[in-house]
Amino acid sequence: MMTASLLTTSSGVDVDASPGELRRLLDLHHEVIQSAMTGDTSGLQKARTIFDWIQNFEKDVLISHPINVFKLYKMWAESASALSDLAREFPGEKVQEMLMSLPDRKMVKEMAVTILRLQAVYNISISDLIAGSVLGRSAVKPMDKSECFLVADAAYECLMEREFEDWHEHCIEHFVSYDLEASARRESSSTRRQELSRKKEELNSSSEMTQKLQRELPMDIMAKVQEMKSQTSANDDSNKQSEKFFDTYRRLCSSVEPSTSILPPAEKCIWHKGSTSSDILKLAPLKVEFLAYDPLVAIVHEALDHKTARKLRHQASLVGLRTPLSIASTSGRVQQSAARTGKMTFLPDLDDPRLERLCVAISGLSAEHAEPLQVVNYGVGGHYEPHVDYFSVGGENVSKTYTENGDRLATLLFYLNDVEFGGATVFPALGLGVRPEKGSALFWYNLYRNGDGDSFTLHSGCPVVLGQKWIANKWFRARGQEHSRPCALERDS
Ligand SMILES: O=C(O)CCC(=O)C(=O)O
Repeated sequence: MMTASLLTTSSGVDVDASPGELRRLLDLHHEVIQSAMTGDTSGLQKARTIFDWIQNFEKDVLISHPINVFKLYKMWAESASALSDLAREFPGEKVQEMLMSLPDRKMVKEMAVTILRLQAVYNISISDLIAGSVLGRSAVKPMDKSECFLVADAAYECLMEREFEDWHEHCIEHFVSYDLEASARRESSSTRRQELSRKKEELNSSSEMTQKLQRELPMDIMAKVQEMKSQTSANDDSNKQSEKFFDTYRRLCSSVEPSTSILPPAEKCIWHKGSTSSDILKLAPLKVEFLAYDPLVAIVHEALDHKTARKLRHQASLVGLRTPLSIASTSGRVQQSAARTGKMTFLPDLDDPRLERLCVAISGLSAEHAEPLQVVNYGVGGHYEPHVDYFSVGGENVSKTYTENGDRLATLLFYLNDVEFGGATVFPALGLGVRPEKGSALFWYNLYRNGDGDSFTLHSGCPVVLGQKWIANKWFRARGQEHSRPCALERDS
């Protein structure tokens, strides 16, 4: 059974690279400084130092670049104890809220891991990252020595042997000018590398620990793929296959084409006016580009007007975006999803009959038992690892209330903004990918005709490199689709 995202409430205040929360924290910092103009406590001094730094840059510039976010997190986390003096000197809600929202050291480490992930998926050189250059866009400042060694340490903690060694060596070359310090650091690096190898061997020999590691490792895409492949084809468990799969994933994520498909261009595009009396399509036929026929995957260009896209982003922010939870495939427990970094919310009260009609017109399916629209916002590094949307109704770990309308027959995914770089939706098993484009919609069937899940629909939201990404998902359930997509006894009949 695969993981399925659920709507639940998150407890406490949590901040990740979520653009909304980062922005809120920047605003709060500003407000606190404005309201506490006088005073000379160490907390206020520190807050002013950070504020002076922040003020030099546009907020959007800060939150849309991974190295900037890393710097910000580190600065806040390291100043946490000095900043906590503020609460004593200037007791008030804003100060409290700001202190509660400050990133901690764990989040700094997670951001370092994000940098490692971007490096791996998009093949960015360590020298570029240290220089603050990410795919041609510069950070407000290059990395400094401690930031560099923090990334090396994150690689060590994630047992990424080669990355640890490479980062460590680059950090020494860039930042260490004294021979004595360089040789001491190299010696320590070599000892730690040996420790790393030993740890990895120990973990490999314990299947329970390996599972734990796979859940926690940031680079567990390959493990995930391996797990999924072993469920779909019994003999296909070689590392080589997984590596090939990961190569495809990287190629698709990095593509600068609007879409990558194996279909010849001439066969791909149609104007869709609908087969029934759908007035909406007669007035404005859909620009459909097919990417695959088995399973059917298609993009509808310019499906959503920009005003509606903005409205959905706004509504979701008002309702409040939360960290998604998922059902663990191994234990069946509801847990914070490590596979998806991004904030989401459902919009059950969205009253937009035009949008509803558009969803029905695009899919040709009944929306009577569809899920409410789900809006997701990813910040820099935000991604969703390879997964499928169906959850196999009847699977023992899936709650009945969640599945009473049948499985997720089809997915309709709207892109609500343009992403500066990254964030493509890719289907590695089909060799296809789509770059987010504001207003376009991606549609695919998740199930075969007989209701079985189609594992070729394995798909992923690639990490966002620069900027942020907003999407809205509409999941059509199998119930009530007897006329629009009749089922059959065989998978493909
Ligand atoms: O972010 C994306 O492009 C994919 C999102 C997705 O797969 C999902 O929400 O289930």
